[in-house]
Amino acid sequence: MENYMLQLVAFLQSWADQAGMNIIITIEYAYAFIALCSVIGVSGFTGLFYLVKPKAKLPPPTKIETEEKDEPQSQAEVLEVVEEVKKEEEEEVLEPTKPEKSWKDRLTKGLSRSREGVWGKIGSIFGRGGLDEDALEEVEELLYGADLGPKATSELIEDLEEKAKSGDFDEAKFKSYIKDFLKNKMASVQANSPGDLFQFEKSDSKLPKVIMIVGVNGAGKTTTIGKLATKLTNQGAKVVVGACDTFRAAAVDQLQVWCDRAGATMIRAKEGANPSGVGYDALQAAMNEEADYCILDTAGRLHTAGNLMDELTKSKNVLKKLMEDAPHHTLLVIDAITGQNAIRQAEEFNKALDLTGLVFTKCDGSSKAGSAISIVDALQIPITYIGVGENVEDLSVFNLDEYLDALVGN
Ligand SMILES: Nc1nc2c(ncn2[C@@H]2O[C@H](COP(=O)(O)OP(=O)(O)O)[C@@H](O)[C@H]2O)c(=O)[nH]1
Ligand SMILES: [Mg+2]
Repeated sequence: MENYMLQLVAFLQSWADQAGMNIIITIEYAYAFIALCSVIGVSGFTGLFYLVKPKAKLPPPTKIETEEKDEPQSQAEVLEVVEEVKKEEEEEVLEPTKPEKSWKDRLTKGLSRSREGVWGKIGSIFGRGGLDEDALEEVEELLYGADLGPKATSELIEDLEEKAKSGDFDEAKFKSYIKDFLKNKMASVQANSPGDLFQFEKSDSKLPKVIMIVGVNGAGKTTTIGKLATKLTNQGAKVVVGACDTFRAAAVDQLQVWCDRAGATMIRAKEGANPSGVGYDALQAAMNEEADYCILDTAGRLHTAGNLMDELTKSKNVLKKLMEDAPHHTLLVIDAITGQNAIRQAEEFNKALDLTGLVFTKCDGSSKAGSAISIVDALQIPITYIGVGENVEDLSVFNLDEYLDALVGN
């Protein structure tokens, strides 16, 4: 051991001499050197140990329970499973797009209040046995309640008094009689209704058909435009909608939602902007884009507000600067519940705008759907569309026979 220590002293002395250190290495230096090396060695090993120490073991992943029988074993089985998933996805997507009911069913259901509350009741009076004076009075009351209007009601009652004399006037005969009576009142006017508004056929004309929609607040203008735009774009038509109701930002947003869904372009301006200007810009955009339709939504207004009615006339006339024959259709939207007041409304709007048609909405929520007859009769303006609900499928072209069947019953 001493030998080793002496060798170490000699080694350290030569190392110190080479390094130019002027010291004499004694055996104590050798011990100190060994102690130093030991400290360095121990701490070096300890550090190394912690560095290379394997990480704490994570618990083994919990096995996800899978039913072994569901796991495809072969490639054929894998394909089968993929096909099944595809099929399920397709079924999920296709199912809800089909409307549940036909238009006829919707119309019949929509007019049920009018039919059951008024027209059906009239029929049942006959079932109770003949047309005596009391029965005729009851019929007259019901007809007034149905908002058929005084002129048509008194004509009907006079006619019925004549029929009552013949004795064999039963419920079935009454129904066909009343349908003929109402048809006579409306048929010649309805014949002038443009039937092409829902059927989009691509024409050679590069100019859009312009439709202006007017009416009092809440009548259903914006909703009607939304439904109409959807129906037209679904047939491949290019539609531009002008949001000319600049009074309320919410009204513009409501229209934007419909247009986004329909895939129609909407032209809008800042709240409070000049509505005539928006209409002009919308038509300009429709012409630039070679759109098939340009539909203009307007702010609701009371027919008695002269200045607002003048503004509508101005909005209509400004379109002529771009297209001489625009708008091609000016439609007044009427809420069925308005009843006889609708005649006054329609007269005033007609004076200001030369209406070409009427849209009769909310026939589902009122028992006064019969007022359509008196309005058409009084104004000699056809009903173009009828609305019986808030969905796209709840708007259709007005068909007189269909309407009378749904109103009076078969
Ligand atoms: N039940 C029913 N509600 C409708 C019909 N048309 C519109 N509405 C609703 O009537 C309210 C007013 O419609 P809106 O289009 O905003 O009227 P606008 O002020 O004339 O533009 C909305 O809540 C519509 O959803 C309809 O035919 N039937
Ligand atoms: Mg509106």
